[in-house]
Amino acid sequence: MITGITGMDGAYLAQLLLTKGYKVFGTFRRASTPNFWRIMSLGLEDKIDLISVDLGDMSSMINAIQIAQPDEMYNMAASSYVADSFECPLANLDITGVAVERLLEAIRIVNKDIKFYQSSSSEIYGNTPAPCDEESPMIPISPYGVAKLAAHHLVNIYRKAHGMFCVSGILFNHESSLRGLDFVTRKITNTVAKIFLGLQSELTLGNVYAIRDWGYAPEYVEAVWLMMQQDKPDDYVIATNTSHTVIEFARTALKILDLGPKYIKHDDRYNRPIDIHKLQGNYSKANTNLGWAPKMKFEDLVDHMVGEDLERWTWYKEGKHFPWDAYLYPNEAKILRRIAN
Ligand code: F7E
Repeated sequence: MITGITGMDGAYLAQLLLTKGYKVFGTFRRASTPNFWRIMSLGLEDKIDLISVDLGDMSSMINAIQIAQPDEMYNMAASSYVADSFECPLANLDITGVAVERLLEAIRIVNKDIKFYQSSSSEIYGNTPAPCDEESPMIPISPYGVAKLAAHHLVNIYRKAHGMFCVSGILFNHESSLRGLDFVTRKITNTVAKIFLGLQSELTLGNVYAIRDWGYAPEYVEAVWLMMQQDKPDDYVIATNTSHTVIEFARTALKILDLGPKYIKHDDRYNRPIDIHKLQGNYSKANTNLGWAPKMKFEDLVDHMVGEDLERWTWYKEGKHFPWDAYLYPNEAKILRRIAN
C-alpha cells in the first residue's frame, strides 16, 4: 500500500513494486482537478487499486488498511513544497507531520506486523554543515522540515516502544520528468524547453545560489524498497554525495539546447523567508548495508529532464498533446469511473 500514489515517488514506487510481482494499492486525495497523469504516463492505471484517503481523517486510513490488508505500507504522501509550508504552516504540519502519527497508530491498532516506510527528507538538517549522514544534527529551518523531523522521531518511537518494523528514508532532492512544475529543477527544464521552441521568453528564479544534492528519483525508490527488505528496521540517507547550485542547473539546461545564460532573470517573489544554503548527503550507510549507490550523474539528469520536456512541448506545438501536469489523458475518464464504482 502506497499513500500518495499520485506523486512522483508514489508513481515510480508503484511501477517498481509491480515489476517485483506485488499487488499494489494506492491511496490518493480526491481533488477537484484529478491528478492521475503520472500513473497514466507510466501506464499503471489498470494495474493498481486506488483508494480515496484523506490524511487528515484517521477513519479513512483505517478503512484503507482494512481494504488493502498490506504487508508493507509506504508513506509517500506529504505537502512537499517547502516554500508553501511558510504560507500554510498549520496545514503542512498536519499533513506532513501529524498524519504520520495517525498512520502509525492506525497500523498499531489494525495490524502491528505491517512494515512501514516513512519518506523523511534532507530538510530535517536545516543549515547543519554538509555533508550530512544519519548522525548529523537535525535542526530544520522550515515548517515542512519541522513536520518531517517530528515524523522522523515518531517512526523511531514506534520502532522502540511498540517493536514495529518502521524505517525512515532520509532522501535528499531527487528529480525526474515526473517532478511537479513548482520545484526548481522541473521549472527550469520545462521553461528552457519552452524558450527553445519560442513559447516563453525568460526563466525567472529566486535564490539561484542555493546548493542542492540532486539525484534521479527512480533510483531512489529502489533504495526505499531495499530498506523494507532488511532484517532490522533502520534509517538511511539516500543522496549522491555531490552538489550543485541552482544557477549551475539552469546554465547546464540552457547549454544543452545551445541557449546562453541571458534568459535567466531574478524575481524576489521566488525567495523564501529563510532558505537552506547547502544540502549534500553522505550515503555510505546505504551503500554498506543495502548495496545501493546512485548511478545517474548530474549532467545526465539535466539532459534527460530537458529532453523529456522538449518532447512534450514539441508534441504540443504539433497539436498532439497538451503537456501540462494537470492534463487529463484520454484514459482518465476510465480510471475515474473505476474509482467511482
Ligand atoms: O528548491 C531554490 C529554492 O523547491 C530548491 C522537495 O522535494 O527537496 C525538495 O525541496 C532550491 C531552494 O526543492 C526557485 O529556494 C530558486 O533553495 O526545488 P525546490 P527543495 O525546497 O529543496 C527536499 C529534500 C524535500 O523533501 C522537498 O519535499 O531552489 N529556488 N529559485 C527555487 N525553488 C523553486 N521551487 N522555484 C524557484 O523559482
